[in-house]
Amino acid sequence: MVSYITSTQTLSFARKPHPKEEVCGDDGAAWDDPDHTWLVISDGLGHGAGAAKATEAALSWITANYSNNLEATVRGCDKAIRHTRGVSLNIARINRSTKATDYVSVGANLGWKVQRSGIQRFAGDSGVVGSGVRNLKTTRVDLDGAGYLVLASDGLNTTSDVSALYHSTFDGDVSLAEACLERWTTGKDDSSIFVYRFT
Ligand SMILES: [Mn+2]
Repeated sequence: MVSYITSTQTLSFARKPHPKEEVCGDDGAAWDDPDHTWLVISDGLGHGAGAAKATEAALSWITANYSNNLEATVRGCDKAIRHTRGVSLNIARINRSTKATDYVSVGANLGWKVQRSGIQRFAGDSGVVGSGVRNLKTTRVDLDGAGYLVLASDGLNTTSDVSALYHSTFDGDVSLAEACLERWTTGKDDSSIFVYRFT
């Protein structure tokens, strides 16, 4: 992970390369600004070294140049990484006091809010960051009550039953993110996941 300097103890991240590759083309970044916790997952197109290079370029640019305008952040990254094959990207910016969360996603990455009362899967826009992002919308999510915010690449099944976060036991020796990745990976692609618990 590019950076892991958040104040929260309730965040875990895991990733795993495509079964035929040594390097993982997915990676995540997490950090705090004074008001927000930021989570970003980048999935470089395809897998292997070229995918890893695209992801590294995307996350380096975003962690150095992000702004409170999420759409401008994605569009800036899109312009900055044209020399790469491009990435699928999703970003969640969580306001730590109000719990209001803004979410954007371009490409096939996945996002869910998981609570006892139900699950919300976030919509994303199609496209590739790095080859000209067109439609881009921000979804506002309120992390009211308690639950989990989950961001993942499409190396996880789109039909993952994330309610298992409530009705299953997970091996205490691995992080929640690692346990979820093992359970929901398609096994046919790089995979990566953030699990953020909110209360
Ligand atoms: Mn993928």
